[in-house]
Amino acid sequence: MSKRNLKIAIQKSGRLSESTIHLLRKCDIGFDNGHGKLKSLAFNFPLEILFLRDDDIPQYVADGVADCGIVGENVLAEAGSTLNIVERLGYGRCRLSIAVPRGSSYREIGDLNDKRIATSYPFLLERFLNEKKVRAEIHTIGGSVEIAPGVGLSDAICDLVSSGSTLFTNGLEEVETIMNSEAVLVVRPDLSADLTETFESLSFRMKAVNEARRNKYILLNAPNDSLEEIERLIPGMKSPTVLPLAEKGWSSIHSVIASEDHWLVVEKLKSAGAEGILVISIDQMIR
Ligand code: PRT
Ligand code: ZN
Repeated sequence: MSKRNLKIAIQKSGRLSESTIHLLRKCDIGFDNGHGKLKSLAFNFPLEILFLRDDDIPQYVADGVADCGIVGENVLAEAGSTLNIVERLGYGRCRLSIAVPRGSSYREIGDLNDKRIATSYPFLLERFLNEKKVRAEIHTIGGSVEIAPGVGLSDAICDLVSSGSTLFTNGLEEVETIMNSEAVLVVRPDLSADLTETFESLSFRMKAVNEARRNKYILLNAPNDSLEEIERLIPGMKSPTVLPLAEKGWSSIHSVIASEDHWLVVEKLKSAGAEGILVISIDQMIR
């Protein structure tokens, strides 16, 4: 009997779609994601991709309609899902926060007592308020939560925030953060042995792509008397590769550095005497 394809649920269209498709492509998984498709079969990996609404993904995975999925942690938490998070993917970052009209007299969480809070996240909001021993009225609405205070529907809101510009343009300010979120890879707990094998190959690739995104490859030339300082600045995965240049007294150094602060490191390398510095993106990285 031939192996069954692993089914992965991803967001059909929305904030996570583009980055998720990009991630699968970086994993060298080829598929057609033409408009209006509900599913697509990868042509070089035993994977079927299901395009769904994000809110449906936790349930589809829990029910076994899909074997794994990529979804915002906020959606998972609001659904009270117990699915296993295998990998945090580093995109779709946002936070679930409470906001009040700018310039209101809010000072501390107790000020929300007896207030009306509009949200699409009633479960997480209620849990948070209970923890804080605050009693407020929760108004569950489907969307455009940020306009609720302006139209007199509520005194505060609880919604996702990323840049903060939606709050700003609606005259609101963030006062409490309930959770931080990013896209995550989840899997159902009872996969068969052959699907587990396929899932592990897939998550191995995703981890390698993720790790690569957090790092850069760096090459530079340096006079031998500054080698010690440079090796300290770019220790790399084990230790940097140091090769003699044809020009006497000089070496070429190769290493890996964190993307996060690589500009700072490059400046330090330059001050330490490095020349001809090349910083290169990595496709996949396995430690
Ligand atoms: O159609 P479907 O149900 O699949 O999509 P959706 O409309 O429910 O979700 P979508 O595509 O808006 O978001 C998908 C996921 O992206 C969310 O579940 C989060 O995990 C993540 N994400 C990251 C965000 C944001 N950032 C975000 N800023 N989801 C929504 N927002 C909204 C927020 O609700 C608010 O309206 O953007 C606005 C605030 O953004 P800023 O930048 O102005 O602060
Ligand atoms: Zn949704």
